[in-house]
Amino acid sequence: MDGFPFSETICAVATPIGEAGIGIVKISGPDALTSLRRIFRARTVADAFASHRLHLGWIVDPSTDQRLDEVLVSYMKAPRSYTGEDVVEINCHSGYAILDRILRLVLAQGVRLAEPGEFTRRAFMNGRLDLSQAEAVVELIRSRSEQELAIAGRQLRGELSETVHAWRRRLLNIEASLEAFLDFPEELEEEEGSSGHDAVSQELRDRLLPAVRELASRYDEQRVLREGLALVLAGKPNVGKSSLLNALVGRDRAIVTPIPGTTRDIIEDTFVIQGICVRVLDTAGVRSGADTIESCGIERTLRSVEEADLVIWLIDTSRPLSCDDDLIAAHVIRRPHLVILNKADLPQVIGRKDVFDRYPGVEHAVSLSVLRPDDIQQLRETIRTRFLRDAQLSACPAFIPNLRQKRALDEAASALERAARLIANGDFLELVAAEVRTARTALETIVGIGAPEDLLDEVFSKFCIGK
Ligand SMILES: Nc1nc2c(ncn2[C@@H]2O[C@H](COP(=O)(O)OP(=O)(O)O)[C@@H](O)[C@H]2O)c(=O)[nH]1
Ligand SMILES: [Mg+2]
Repeated sequence: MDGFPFSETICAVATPIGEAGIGIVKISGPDALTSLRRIFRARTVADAFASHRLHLGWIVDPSTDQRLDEVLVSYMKAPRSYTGEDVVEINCHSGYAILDRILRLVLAQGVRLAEPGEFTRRAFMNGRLDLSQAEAVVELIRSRSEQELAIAGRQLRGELSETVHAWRRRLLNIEASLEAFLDFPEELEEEEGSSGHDAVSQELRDRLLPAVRELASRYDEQRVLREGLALVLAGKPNVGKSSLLNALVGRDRAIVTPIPGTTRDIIEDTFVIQGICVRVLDTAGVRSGADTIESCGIERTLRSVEEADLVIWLIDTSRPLSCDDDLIAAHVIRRPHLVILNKADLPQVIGRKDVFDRYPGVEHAVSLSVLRPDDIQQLRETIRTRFLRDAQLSACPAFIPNLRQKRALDEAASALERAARLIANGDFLELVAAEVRTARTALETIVGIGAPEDLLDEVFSKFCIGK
């Protein structure tokens, strides 16, 4: 990446490659307008490149004068653009060849291809967005549910940034007070006794620390809203796991056969319950005596059971329970789970009582047939009421940090805790000041103040090219 402010002009296709009504080629940097001038012939000459206007015309290959596509272009003069640099957007028709041709034409003007996330990274470097807002851009793009969208929107608007900046200002004030105590210890003793210390101590222990901790704790409590609920379907082969996956997501995602051991790997898909994304994992059925490939699948199944927010354990009620069920039970019962007594439409060999007697750890079991749509609807309702807490379903939940932000909050909270303890013990103020600074620096990484290059690389690596 070139130096800041950036001397290189970058470009990329900002829309998915493929046939569509419109595709966009985006250019950002000092030569954006010069490049456009060489390859664009406007329909009307007057004000052909006025900023923040749309202009109709043709993209032309200057070496042959060949007209390639009729387009709408916009030029957004720095600093009033997404990146804060001169930005040009060419709205052309979308097709593999046309987008490729226009992109190559732009590249031929001495512009280089953008790296993933480079437009947003420039916006960050130019102060158009802070780091948490840049993350919100990716989260907005990736949102699969209403709730995820709402959180990303709030983060993009700067809700988290404001909170963090307010805390940062208070910590800077505390650092200034501590400096003053260090510089003029006599005055402090004569005039105020230890009340100055008390005020700092109270601010740290009673106000900042609980607030930071509370925000961090929301990650654990409400993570489901941000990341979705991870639901794992477990059970012996042939109990109906793949059928249930297909029924929940509403399409034929997994192969369903009467042959046991068909699903050997983990198949994943998503569906939405009341605005919350549910990630369902269909797994290899657990049974002893499986071949090598199937055994690998079974191992993965048991691992995914450990990581699930909710395990649905399916039991085929048209067959007797077996030692394979015992093996599954041992893993499932320790996790939040729901037992499904499937194939209720067939002659029943076992019932609820058999299951509860054999596995006293089972908390909740429902009897149904995966083949009946009404039963699936009822099951969705059960998942909703039992496993998505009220707070998670409220229309306007509290803001929830992402994992990176949560780790920074935890780090800040630990430092604040140490600072409060040191000051209470009457330890050296230099040590207190150092902890307060550590807390402030941790908070600053959330918004990207003084963020090291590798942190930025990590955040922006999640972006796609053209964003
Ligand atoms: N009668 C009946 N058959 C079912 C039910 N659920 C699944 N099956 C059948 O059981 C067989 C195994 O289903 P599948 O979903 O592949 O099971 P998996 O091995 O657990 O993934 C298939 O032939 C399904 O059509 C059910 O509720 N009733
Ligand atoms: Mg299967």
